[in-house]
Amino acid sequence: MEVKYLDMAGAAFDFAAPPVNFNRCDQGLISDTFFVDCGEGKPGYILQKINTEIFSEPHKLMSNIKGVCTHIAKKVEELGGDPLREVRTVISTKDGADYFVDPDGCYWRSFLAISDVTSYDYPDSPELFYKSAVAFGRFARQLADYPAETLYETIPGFHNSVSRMEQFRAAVESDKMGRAAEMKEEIEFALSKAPLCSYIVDGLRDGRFRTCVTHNDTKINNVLMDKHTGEGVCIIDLDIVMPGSVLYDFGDAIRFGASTALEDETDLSKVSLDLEMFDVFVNGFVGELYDSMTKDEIMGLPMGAYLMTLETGIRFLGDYLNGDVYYHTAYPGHNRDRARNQLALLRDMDGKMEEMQAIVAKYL
Ligand code: GN1
Ligand code: MG
Repeated sequence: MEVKYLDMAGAAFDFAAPPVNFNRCDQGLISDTFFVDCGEGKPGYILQKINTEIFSEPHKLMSNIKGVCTHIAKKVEELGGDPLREVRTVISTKDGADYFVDPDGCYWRSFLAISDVTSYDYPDSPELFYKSAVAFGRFARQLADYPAETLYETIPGFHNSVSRMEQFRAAVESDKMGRAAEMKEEIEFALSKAPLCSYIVDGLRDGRFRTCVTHNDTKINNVLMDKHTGEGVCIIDLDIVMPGSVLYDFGDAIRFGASTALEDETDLSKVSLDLEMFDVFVNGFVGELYDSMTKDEIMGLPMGAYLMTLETGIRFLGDYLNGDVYYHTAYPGHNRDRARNQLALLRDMDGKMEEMQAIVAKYL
C-alpha cells in the first residue's frame, strides 16, 4: 500500500544526506515503519508514521520517548558504552522539532538506525530468549530511578486488566458484526477469568508492587541484538513506555516468547507454555533486577504471565467482535485466530501455575 507523503516526510528530517531509498518494514501491528537509506557511507534512519488513531497525542508520546532515552543515554555513557547504539536516538526535523506533521495532519518521527544488529520474530532457543530477558531486565534497571509519574499515559489503562475486561464485555454485548455466536465458547472462557483481573491493579494500589517505568510491549522483536555476539544491544518500540508494574513486562514477554508457537498459529495443538523457556526468562530478567524487585513481585511473576495472556486474548477477541478496527490484520479472521491462540495458551497455563510458582520461588 502506498503511504502518502513519505518523500515529503523523508525530506523534513535533519538527515546526514537526502534519502535515496525507503524500505518498508512489515513488522508491527500498529505503525507504518520505513528504513531510510541515505546513500553509501551515510548513517541510516528509521522513519515512522505515527498511528494517531491509537496515539491521539503524539507530542506526549515523543516527550516520553525523549525523556527515557536521554536518561538511558546518560547511564550508558557513564559506563563507557555507546549511546548511539545502546539506546534510541531521536532525530529532529530541520526545524528542530521532534516530529513532522504532513499536509493531512499525520505525524511522522525518526530515529537513528543502528548497524550490525538483527531482531528475531520468535526465540527459537533458550539462549536467545535468555538474552532478550537480560536486555529487557537491563532496560528496567536503567530506568529504575526515573520518576515514572512524570511520564504521560499515552494509552491510559493500557495494561489495566480490569478495564480491558470491561471493554471486552462491552464488545461482546454490542456484538456489532454479529460474530459473538461463533465465538461463544471462547467468550465464556474469557469472561470466567474476570475475577482474576484485579491482581496487578490491586497490588499497585496497595503497594505490594512498585509503580515503575515499564516498556509494555516486550515481544522479542523489540530487542535489537548484535549480529556478531548475539547480545541484546538496544530496546526499541518505546511508544507505550509508561508508569506500570514490572509484572507487565515480564508477562508480555512470556506470553509471546515462552509459547511453543507464534501468537497467530492456528493449529492449537502446537500452543502451550514451555516451562524451560519460562525458567530461562526468569533467570535473565530477575538476574538484572534482583536488587530492586520485591518478594511479592517475584512471586507475582506467574500471574503477570497469566494476565498478559488473558489480556492479549481478550483484546484480539474484542477487536474481532468490533470489526477489526485496532490491529493490522493480514486476512479476515486473523484476530479471531490470534484470540483462539492466546486463550489456548491461557488454558495450558491454568494447568502449570504451580510449576511456574516453583520456578520463581527459586529466585527469592
Ligand atoms: C501491538 O504493533 P506491535 O506488534 O508492536 C500492541 C501490543 C500487543 C501486540 C500483539 C500499542 O504491538 O500491545 O501485545 O500488538 N501494541 C499496542 O502482537 O496496542
Ligand atoms: Mg509495539
